Amino acid sequence: MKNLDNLARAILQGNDKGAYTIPTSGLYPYQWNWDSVLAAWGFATFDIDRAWTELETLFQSQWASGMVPHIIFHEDDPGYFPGPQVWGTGQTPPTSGISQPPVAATIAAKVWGMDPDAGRERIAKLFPKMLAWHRWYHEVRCMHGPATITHPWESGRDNCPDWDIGMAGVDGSKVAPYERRDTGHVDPEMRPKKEEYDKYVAILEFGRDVGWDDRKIMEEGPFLMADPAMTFILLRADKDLLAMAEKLGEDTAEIQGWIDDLTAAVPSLWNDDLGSYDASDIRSGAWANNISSGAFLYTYAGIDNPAMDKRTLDAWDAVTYGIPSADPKAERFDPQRYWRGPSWPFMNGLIAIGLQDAGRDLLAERLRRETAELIRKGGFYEYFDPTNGSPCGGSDFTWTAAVWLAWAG
Ligand code: 2M8
Repeated sequence: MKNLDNLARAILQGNDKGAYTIPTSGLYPYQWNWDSVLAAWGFATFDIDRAWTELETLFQSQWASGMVPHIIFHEDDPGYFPGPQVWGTGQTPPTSGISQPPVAATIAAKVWGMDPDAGRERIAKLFPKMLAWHRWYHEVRCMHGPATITHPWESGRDNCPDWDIGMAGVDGSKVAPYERRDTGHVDPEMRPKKEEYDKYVAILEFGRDVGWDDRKIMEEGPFLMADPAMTFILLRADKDLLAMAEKLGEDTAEIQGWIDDLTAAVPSLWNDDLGSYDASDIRSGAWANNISSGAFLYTYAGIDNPAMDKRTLDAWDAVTYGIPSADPKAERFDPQRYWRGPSWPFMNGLIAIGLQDAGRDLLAERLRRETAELIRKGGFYEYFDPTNGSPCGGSDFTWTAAVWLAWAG
């Protein structure tokens, strides 16, 4: 599909700000963590130097704690809320105060595979930074066993039903007045609701008021949930980091310890009544009771679970295009509202990496075909309705163009 390849490259180049890429202009005018990593995967198919630069820019904003923030505000832009002043992290350049799923080691390993000789020097410089980020995840966010999130935005799956029980306990009634910008760029029906935004801002304000102190956020913050997706993505990335350490002649003992600990925590994510991996509220112990794309990432982490295979196929077979972000048979399923049901091409891409590695070639190919069809019919949109393929959210979207080039196309 030559024309679509050209279009995908043009989208990456159009969203390229020189040394970092924005997800799409208007709706998301800054550098986002996992979007940027996926952009690197796309760039690697036609401009390997630019791919490395993308990853290097991201890690330049790493905090002293090792945390790599979810947004880096390189240039002020009034078109996005909440901007750098609201986050108030005091970093230069300004950043948000939370992280996002660590897909970097996994994608950096792929980029290195596409640039085995010259890439060695670049990966060797990134390695200690990725190691420090993973250490922060294990020491801070995994202190209860599985990986946790302190804000729905940290999961990257913002309004997924996974977070409903945690959000129920957040008081959004006292937040400072604010004006949303997202609903001016795309159909408000496709975005989180106002009461959700009030709570997102309340959780942010707590972090800012305690000076982004990790210990206080983990112990006293208004929201703390175990996240299957974060756990599976981190576990997968740990394994890729370990393989990288071996190739670079670095010590592997610490990383092996993380893998052992996180693997041991995976059974704690299994909700037996639901028959699925599930998110849970750390403070109350309550299950989210929701099957989502978070749970479907178990193969990506190299986990074998026949009961989960069945769950995944049930959800997938109930729609037409790719794997939905939330269970299509559940009452809360909303096929066009963001993370409450739509199919996300880059998520399909991550799940397919897991299927491929597990030798399930037919399923991986089915997922690739369905994702390619969405893009061919609808364009390079942010996400799609999995029941009828309607394109949703922002257009000319970086990670959709990137996964087209690196995998789907
Ligand atoms: C969405 O999240 C941002 C907040 O981080 C937003 O809605 O304003 C999510 O889909 C997230 O996963 C993604 O990284 C970001 C940019 O594409 O948009």
